[in-house]
Amino acid sequence: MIKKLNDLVKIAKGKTTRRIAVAAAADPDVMEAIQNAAQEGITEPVLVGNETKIREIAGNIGFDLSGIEIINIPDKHDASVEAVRLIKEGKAEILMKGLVSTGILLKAVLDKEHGLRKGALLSHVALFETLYYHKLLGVTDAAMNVNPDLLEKISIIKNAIEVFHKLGNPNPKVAIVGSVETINPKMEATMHAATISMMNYRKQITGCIIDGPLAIDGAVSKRASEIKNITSEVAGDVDIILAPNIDGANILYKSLNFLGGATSAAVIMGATAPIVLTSRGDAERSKFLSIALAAAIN
Ligand code: COD
Repeated sequence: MIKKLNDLVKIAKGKTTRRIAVAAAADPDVMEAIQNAAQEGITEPVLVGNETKIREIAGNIGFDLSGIEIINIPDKHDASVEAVRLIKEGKAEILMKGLVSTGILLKAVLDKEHGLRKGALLSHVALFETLYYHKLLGVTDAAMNVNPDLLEKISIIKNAIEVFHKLGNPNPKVAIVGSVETINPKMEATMHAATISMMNYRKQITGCIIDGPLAIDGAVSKRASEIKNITSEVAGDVDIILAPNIDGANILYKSLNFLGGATSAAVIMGATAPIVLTSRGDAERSKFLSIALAAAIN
């Protein structure tokens, strides 16, 4: 398993260069990340959006657009549909969100006829590198599924473990976190956690070791789990955190970045191509690393 997010760049560079279709590309941060990825030889961009603005931004950041395909579609919805179409027709292998709302792009992706569904649930997987944890930490789902039910949580776990498998960890440790370590029938997340853990124990879900319910302290700290008398292979050594819902995951995601000094890379899994869906607040480096992640696992 890779140890650092920079290792994603090495893996991505070793692959055939992948074309990335950027929906509504006229966003300075996104274009800077795309410029870096193109310079590193990780991806070849196709920029879909307002060409005048794309060229203006490129001028401002010193991005040489010669040889780069630009498709002039100023309307953000139509640009999203076109970027999705490029993937569907095999003209690009990675989709990236530019200056368009997440909902508009995801609706184009989920369109039954023209979208990128392959029968699986789509979900967001983020990887974090922080000084305060001994390895990369996955967090899911901070951006797509609002309030996943039991079966959706299982699909979300499967998407996250696929990322870890592709990055060299054949058996990642998954913690299903919430507020407590014990099962409380009034807290649905603890019931989900117990059921999914037992399904893993009984080998109904394979390719990972799952434990839950766990609180976040016990999941990431061996000492905290010992103080709480928790016996668990996952506690203190977790690879992937499954949060109870989008709010919990999103708060953890942004806390790690803004309070924990972490760097992150994230991707949407479950579609016919990986989707890079960074948020406006993400650092430029995280946007670049997300492109590297998408290229590395493709
Ligand atoms: N995977 C696969 N299919 C899905 C998924 C999914 N995760 N979500 C919905 N679908 C399918 C449904 O089965 C249905 O067939 C169709 O798509 C429409 O489903 P709706 O009506 O439930 O979904 P929408 O179109 O109203 O919304 C889907 C979104 C992904 C846009 C919605 O879930 C959403 O807004 N998610 C949160 C996005 C967000 O705001 N993130 C913020 C952090 S960046």
